[in-house]
Order: sequence, then structure tokens, then C-alpha cells
Amino acid sequence: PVIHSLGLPRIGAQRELKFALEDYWNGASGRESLLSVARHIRQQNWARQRAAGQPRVTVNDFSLYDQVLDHSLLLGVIPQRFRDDSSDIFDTGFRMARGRAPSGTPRRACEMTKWFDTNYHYLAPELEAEQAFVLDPSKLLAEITEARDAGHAVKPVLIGPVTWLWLARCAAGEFDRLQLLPALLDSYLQLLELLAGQGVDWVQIDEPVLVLELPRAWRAAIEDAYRALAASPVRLLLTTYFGGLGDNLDLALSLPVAGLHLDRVRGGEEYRRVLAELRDDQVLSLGVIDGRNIWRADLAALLEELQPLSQRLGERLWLSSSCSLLHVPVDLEAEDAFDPELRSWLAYGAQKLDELHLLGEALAGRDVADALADNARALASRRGSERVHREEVRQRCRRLSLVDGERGLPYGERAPLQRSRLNLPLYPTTTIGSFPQTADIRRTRAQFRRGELPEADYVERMQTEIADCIARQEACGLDMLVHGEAERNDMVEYFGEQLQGYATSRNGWVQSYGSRCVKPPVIYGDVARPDAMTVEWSRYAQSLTSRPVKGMLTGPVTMLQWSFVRDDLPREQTCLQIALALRDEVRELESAGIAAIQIDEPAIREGLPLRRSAWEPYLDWAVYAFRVAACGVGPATQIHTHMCYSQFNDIMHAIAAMDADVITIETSRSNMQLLEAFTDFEYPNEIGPGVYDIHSPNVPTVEQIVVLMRRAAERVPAERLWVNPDCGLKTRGWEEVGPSLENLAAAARQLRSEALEAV
Ligand code: THG
Ligand code: ZN
Repeated sequence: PVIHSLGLPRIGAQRELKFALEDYWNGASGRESLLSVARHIRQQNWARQRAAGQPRVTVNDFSLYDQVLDHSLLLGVIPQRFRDDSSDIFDTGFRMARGRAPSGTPRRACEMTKWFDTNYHYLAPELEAEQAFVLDPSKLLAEITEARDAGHAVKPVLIGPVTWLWLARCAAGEFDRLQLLPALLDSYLQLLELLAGQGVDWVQIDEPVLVLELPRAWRAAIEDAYRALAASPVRLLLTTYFGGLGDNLDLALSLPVAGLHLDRVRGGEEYRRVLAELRDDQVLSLGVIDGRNIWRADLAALLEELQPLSQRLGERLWLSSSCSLLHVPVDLEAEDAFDPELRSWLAYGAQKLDELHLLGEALAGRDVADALADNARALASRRGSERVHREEVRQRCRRLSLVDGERGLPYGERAPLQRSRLNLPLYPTTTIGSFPQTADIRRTRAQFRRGELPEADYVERMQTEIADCIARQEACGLDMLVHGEAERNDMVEYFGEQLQGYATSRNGWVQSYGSRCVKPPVIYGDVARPDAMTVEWSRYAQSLTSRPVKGMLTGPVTMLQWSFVRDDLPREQTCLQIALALRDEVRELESAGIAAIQIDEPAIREGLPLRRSAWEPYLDWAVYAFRVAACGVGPATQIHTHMCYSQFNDIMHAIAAMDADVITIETSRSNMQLLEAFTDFEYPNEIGPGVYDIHSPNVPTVEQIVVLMRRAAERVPAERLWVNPDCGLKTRGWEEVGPSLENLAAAARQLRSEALEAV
């Protein structure tokens, strides 16, 4: 078989690209040093692919910020507001991504949103109804030349026309984006001809939309597109991932393309049908190594499956990861956080290339017995490990019943109990949980982590931060306070560090967007909570004030969604285990006198399966898991939840079914439009529509907040409204947060007196 890559991580093993980008953006270094770091990462990636037995290296998977943005630039699709600017074209992409760059005028950035069901964010292309496409292949061609100069044969990767169009937004009024397809295809044809002229034989063309349930017009677009591109002289590897093709399989098989890539990990045995119908001159590429997770593959099982295929197809069988390796960390060699046993179970990006290499060697009849034995040993160790299986956790899950997801009293009866306990005014004010993470806070945490600060000193420093945070909130006049989360790094990692069955890496970075990365913790075993996680911090904060302090937890679905999950247990089972651990934490907070507890679920929507037909079963278990976490408390304890970055309309029934007493949501940028989902649905419980856009450095005025809240009060009875920011404040500075929260509290006071005058 032929081994190839769909794409490699591009942040560098030590996040070199992140630091180079940020240095460039803040003027600490020049363009040349950024470009040199980028070149180095590409060269390393290509060398790795060659060392792993790949005849062609993948080119154009690299990006300084985002591959979808690069593709828009390749097609000359630059929104008008970035065109009337004579500044450097090099910075145009950064300005589109960030709203600003070292040169040029600041503008509203392009919209950023999730790449399919991953935690990676891309920049949405913005299209005009009369959009023209003007090829600018300079980046692509330069990278091809660079790879060739280093002695590599290349396989460029492009985002397919239908996927790119599917992901695009209409810049002004809505129009049918498919009307742009013919012009777009002209550009693709031109581009492919250009590549053929460069001697490129294969192009990987990514169409992950083929795993979605596509409207008929979009299926037709696929057909039109690939009929048109068949005129091109290069061979196209039509590449699909993140799922099986389902109803689109026949369509894909009917297309005049030279090869088809299928996600064997998520698509299951679907490829067997492809095998039956593959034309004699077509290549089948199978994504057999999981590009979305960090477990070592079962090579023996794969070999058994692949042997007959390899014999039958020979060089027409290609092997790769299921999807780009963008979604896994770079190299386990650069990781030192795990004990030898756990480590032996894992494969990061570089190790996945090794696994593919090994498969190729074994199928070519070479002796790789030692490596296979090593793989088998690791798998056996994982299967038999006592750390994976905890009978008491399994038993507790089995014993769960519907009543464990019930509050006992309905919201209508809980609300008065909570109101009298919490003694809150009309339009109560609160925040989402985190407060500015100052350089000092980060330094203190880092010192403690490195063992340079004794625990007692660390606790004292954090308590000082909490006291400061409480004092500032009281001074602003907020009603429900938070402790500020100075002790936390990432909202998922923090809990992953404290739960059994979870491991956190030291260098397992994965790109989230641009220069920003996350370190998803690894769930390797049954999840349990050995000790209280947040109780002492919350208890301390509550001891400092007579106002209620809200406890702050990350919900089970978000914990699951932003972690690397087990491949030996259904996701919903793991989710329930996390829910039970959180349930204990929630109850212990309640016992410690915490009267309101927030359980964040920002990822509940992105957890939706890509196929709509699978939504309801997912929502059923996701909502139940949240309720299991939340429902162990008495009716007078108020449960909050928080969601952001989401369109809520199509899952409102599930959000309501979570039955949180209060939900805070991001609304300020949409001018309360997001609130409409809640009013159309007649959301029955309390809502805090965000009135302070925390993604912007601007301080909202009292008047602006009052106007937004009046608009909210037209839609939701005032008795059920809260006043709060859009999201946590950890990325902002105190100089903005202080005045903003003062204004927020002042706006609430004004709204209260207006309400009094009205009666
Ligand atoms: N945590 C996790 N996943 C997430 C978010 C999160 N996915 C969605 C959204 N939030 C992504 N947003 C961000 C925002 C900021 C950063 C990462 C993702 C960020 N990262 C630091 C960096 O790259 O420098 C590193 C973080 C750290 O030091 O721990 O700033 O909140 N899991
Ligand atoms: Zn948020």
C-alpha cells in the first residue's frame, strides 16, 4: 500500500508557531523570524512523513492561522472592509482573523466557528452575491517549491469547493451561495491546471461535507463540481472524514475522481461496499489510524483486516489517518507527564505516522515482528489494567434511575424558596465565574506547579486573590458573587487534574484557533472523584461576604467533549460517570453552605452528532447527565448553567429539559437576537442574557446595558431576568472589568427603580 498523510499539526512540538505569531503581532519580532519558524515546522513535518515511508509529502496543510482562511485568500475572497486598506497584503489574513495586525486599520474580524464536531475553530468565508474569484496561489506554490527544493515529491491538499462554499457566510443579505458554484469551479480548474503545469500528479481535495445529511441541492452541487473538475489533468483524491458517508456513498462512488478517502474509524465497514464498486483505475484510501484521539491502534487487528485488501489492491490501497492529525498533539517524545504504563498506551501525531509506517512495512512483507509485539503488549496492558476498571463506579452507574435526574419540585415551586433564601432584588446581577488572570496569578500557579512554592503559601496567595475579587465585586454592588477562579488554568483541565480515570498532559497541546491551544485531558479509565475539588475555595469565598457566592463547576458534557475520550466505553457511559462525580461535588458545595451552583455546559451544542438523525439520542443522554450532576440538591439551592458560542434555536427543547433554575447566555453581540430562541420557545426558567461583550475591550455604558435589558424585558418577564456579562472575564484586564461591572450594577439599579415607578 501507499502511506500518506491528510495533514499534520502545525503548531510545532513546543508551540513554536504560537510564540512566533504572538511575537510578530505585538511587534517583538519581524516577519522574517515568523516565516523562518514556519519554514522550520514545515520542513520537520515533511522530513517526518518521508522517514515514515511516505513517498509524497502533504503540502498546504500548514497555515499561519487557519487553513479555511488561507483558502479564501487563495481564491481572492477578501471582504470589502479589508480591501480599502493599502497596508501590506501579508497582514490582510491576520486582520481578517483578528480584526487587527501590525499594519493597517482595525476592522471587525471575520466570524470564527467550530470545524465540524471538533474543538478547532475556522474563519468563515464571507461571500457577496456577486462574488468574484481571483486566484492568488502564491502561498501554495511557494510551499510546493519549498518541499521540492528539500527533495520531496508532493501531494498538495485543497479544501473542496462544496465544503468551502458550505462553510461560507453571506456578507450582506442572504442569497443562495450555490449560485457562485460555476464561477468557483472555474477557479478550481484554473488552479488544478496550474498545479498540473508544476508537475503535480495527485491533489487531495477535502470534502468532509459528504459525511453530513446534505440538502438535495448540495448533493447535486457535489455531482456538478466533480463532473466539472474531471476535466482537470491532475488526479483527485476525494477526501472525506469525521464519519461515514451513509446516503452519500453512492454519490461519492459515482464521481469521476481518481481516488476516494474514507474514515475507517468513524465510518466503520462502509468501505466494503466501496471495494465492490471501485473502478479498476481508482485508489481507495482508508483512514485506519484515529486522527481524533490519542490511543495506540490495534495493529494486529488492522493487519488482519488489511491483508486481503492489500493483496487485492496493491498500490491502489492507500493508508492514512482517519482525518488530519491537526486534532492530536504533535509528539509523545515531547511529553513527560505520564507514567510509563499510561504512556505506553498512547500515540500522538508523530507516533501515528510510525503506526502507519509499520502497517505499510508489515503489509509489504517486511519483518516488523518486534514492533508488533510491542504494540500487542501495550494493548494487553491497557485491556487488563486495574486503573481502567472501577467496579464501584460501574455499579453506581447501573443503579442510576430516572429519579436521580429529578429535582423533586418543579421550577415554579423551587423559585420562591430560592428567592427567600437568596434574598435577591429584581434584576439580580452576577458574573459567569472567572475574573482577570493577572500575570501575577499565572506566575504563582506556575511556581506552585514546579514545586517552587509550598502549598500553604500557594493557598494563602490564592486566598488573597479571592478576597480581593470578593471585595471588588462588593464595591461594584453585584448581588451574586463568585470566587474568581484564580486557582484554575483551563476549565476542563482543572477538573481533569483532580478526577480519577483522568490524566492531564504537560505538552499535549492542540490548536484551538490561531495561536491559541488547549491541552485536552485524557480519560483513560472509569471516572471517580477521590476528594472535593472546589469546596474549600468556595467556602472561603463565602466566609468573606454576606452576599451569596456561586459555586462554579464544568458540566459533564463539556468535560467529555473537551477531553480525549476512551475508545473502550461508550461516550454516554463516561459522561454519566463524570456526572456522578460532579453530583457529589454539587452536594458537598450545598452542605458547605453554597446556595447557588453553576454547572457550565458551553459544549453541549457542539457535541451534537454531525447527522441530525442522531441528535435526539445524544441530547437525551447529555441532558440526563447534566440533570444527574445537578439534581442531588434540595429545592432551595439554585442551579445555574452557562452557554456560549452557540446558536440555540434548534436545541431549545433540550436546554429547557436541563431544568437549570438560571441560564446565562451570550447575547450582547447579537443585540439580544439570541434571546429570541428562548422567547419563541417560552423558556420557563430564569435567564441572564449577556449584556457585556467580553470579547471586546470596550466598556459598556449604563445606557447601553439598560437598553439591552429593556429589550430583554419585552420578551421575558422581569422577575425571571438576570443581568450579567456574556462569558467569563479571565481574558480581560481589571482596568476594563471594574468599570464595566460598575456600569452593569448601576444599570440594574436603574432598571429596578424604573420597574418600581411602573407599579
Ligand atoms: N477550554 C477548552 N476548550 C475550549 C475552550 C476552553 N474550546 C472552545 C473555546 N474555549 C476555545 N477558546 C480558547 C480560548 C483561549 C485559549 C484556548 C482556547 C487560550 N489558550 C492558551 C494559549 O494558547 O496560550 C493556553 C491555555 C493555558 O495556559 O492553559 O488562551 O476554554 N478546553
Ligand atoms: Zn462562556
